[in-house]
Amino acid sequence: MIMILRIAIQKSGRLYDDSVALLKECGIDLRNVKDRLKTESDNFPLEVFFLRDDDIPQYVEDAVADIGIVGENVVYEKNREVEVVEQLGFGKCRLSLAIPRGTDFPGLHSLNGKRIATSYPNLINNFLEKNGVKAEIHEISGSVEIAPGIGLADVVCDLVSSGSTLFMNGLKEVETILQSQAVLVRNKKLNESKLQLLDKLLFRIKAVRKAKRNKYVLLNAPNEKLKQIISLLPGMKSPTVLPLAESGWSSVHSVLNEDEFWEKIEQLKAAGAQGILVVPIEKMVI
Ligand code: PRT
Ligand code: ZN
Repeated sequence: MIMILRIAIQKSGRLYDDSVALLKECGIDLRNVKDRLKTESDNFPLEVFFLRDDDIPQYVEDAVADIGIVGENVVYEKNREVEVVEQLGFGKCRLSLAIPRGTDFPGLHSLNGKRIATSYPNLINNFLEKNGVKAEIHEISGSVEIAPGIGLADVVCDLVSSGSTLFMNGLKEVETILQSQAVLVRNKKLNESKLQLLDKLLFRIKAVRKAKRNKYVLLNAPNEKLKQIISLLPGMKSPTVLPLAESGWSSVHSVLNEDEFWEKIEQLKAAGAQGILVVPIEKMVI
């Protein structure tokens, strides 16, 4: 029997484009992705199911799919028996409490006795319990932000990314309950062959993610400044140094992490580096 790994991803919505793009960046070709319930890859033993994000944890727990891509907010709200394998760096948002602007928020205790509208009853309940607050939860499935305006609730607990939805509805964020991003989850009882396929996929995902967080840097350095310039560069082992056609100069190649990128570039310039080129990296295998 040919072993195939089945992955569930969102059918349409905020995670769809990035999920499909990630698989493509991992070199996995997908046939006819649009408006399909499922599809297969020609060049990797992967079958893709397109589902509502809310259903993905259950499908993975029930082994209808072996793995899935879904927001941490959904994973922890649904609380299904799945294992989070890897954070994927997209779909970033936070689950926050918000109250009408112009209202005071002296602290969490002020939520006692209040009505909170949310699509995340489990996460908010756990949070309130942990903080010793007793409030009334009103579960609604969409447009949570309008609840205070129509008199349904005093407080909302909803996902926020830019904050503009809260702002446009006259609300202000007062407390973050959870930071979330898309993650890869897996069924806890995968057999050995499926685990091997998952390892293969994860290896590719990590290489793609690592490459995105790093840039390839090439620069020219006068030889008398080489030592100082090299000391600024990490490189994967150590920087590559090649002589330039013009004597007294070298070309230095290295890899820089996005967190320290701009600071390092400034330091390199100040140390005498010239002609600095920065190139994106497609895959990075260490
Ligand atoms: O149909 P299906 O059930 O699959 O989709 P859905 O409508 O439930 O989910 P969808 O596509 O809206 O979101 C899927 C996932 O994207 C969520 O579970 C989160 O993990 C992630 N995500 C990231 C977000 C946001 N950012 C986000 N901003 N999900 C929703 N929002 C909404 C939020 O609910 C609020 O209405 O966007 C609004 C706030 O955005 P800002 O930018 O105005 O703050
Ligand atoms: Zn949903």
